[in-house]
Amino acid sequence: MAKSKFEYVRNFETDDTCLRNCYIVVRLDGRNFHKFAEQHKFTKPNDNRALGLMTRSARSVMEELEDIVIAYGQSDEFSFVFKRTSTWFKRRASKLMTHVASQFSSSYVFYWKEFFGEQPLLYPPGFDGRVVLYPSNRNLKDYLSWRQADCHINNLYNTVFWTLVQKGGLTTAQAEDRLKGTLAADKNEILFAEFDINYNNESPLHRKGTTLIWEKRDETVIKRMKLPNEEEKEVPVTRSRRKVQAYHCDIIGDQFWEEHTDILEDDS
Ligand code: DGT
Ligand code: MG
Ligand code: MG
Ligand code: MG
Ligand code: MG
Repeated sequence: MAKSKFEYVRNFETDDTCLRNCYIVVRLDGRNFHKFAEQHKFTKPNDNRALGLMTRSARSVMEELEDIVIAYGQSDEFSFVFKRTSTWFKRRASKLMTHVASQFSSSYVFYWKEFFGEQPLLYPPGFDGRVVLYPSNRNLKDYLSWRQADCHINNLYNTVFWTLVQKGGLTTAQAEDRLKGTLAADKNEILFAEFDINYNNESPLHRKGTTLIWEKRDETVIKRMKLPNEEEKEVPVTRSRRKVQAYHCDIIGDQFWEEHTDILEDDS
């Protein structure tokens, strides 16, 4: 077919192919969730409905898009890691990022009711996205460690802050003052000495965030089968199926990676 005289505009598109051999990380973050959380009456410091909905939406991203090997989420953010050899959408950053963001956003709205019941969604939420490339397993693990450390630091702070307010009767301004300049050990001590709370016994979902990976599970189903010259009968059939599995564990240390050696490819 002859090309139209307008065809040249294609050449204005810029190349955004992600460098080969690198893990492609897409991180989403809720837009203005400070306000979104207020308006939808999220419980403080953590709302399990909101966290559940984030994880449900991330699961949908993993199931619908190709080549995501691990995802990590906390607060209003989720990171998705595409395997380093992925050729999905010719590794075009804009395609990968927008597919992740739109699949996540539409899932967030689609599954809202499963987590919030009759409480209405007041306006359409949005998520920003960015793409970052990591060339080595060390860099990728450090990236995920950075996000989990962020989860820990924020959750420890928020836990003490809201305990001081909700159980200690302080105003938010007083709680903020009280925590100024305190280190992690001081915060642990406030919780333990004044409120009999051992931070390490707090929910792993809140302390560690959520890690999603693919796992093979043997699944046995009963099938009705009809063989030639035989009666129809019920036979158990076992199949290996890939399922997205959620963990709320430490991913900074080596143990998680030693137990799940199939997530990352060798650096060599
Ligand atoms: P942004 O990302 O620059 O558009 O602005 P924000 O407001 O989304 O800021 P960000 O992403 O740094 O912080 C996340 C906000 O979401 C933070 O204000 C607390 C809120 N949030 C996230 N999860 C929860 C939750 O479980 N409960 C409550 N109450 N708030 C939450
Ligand atoms: Mg922000
Ligand atoms: Mg945000
Ligand atoms: Mg955030
Ligand atoms: Mg199209």
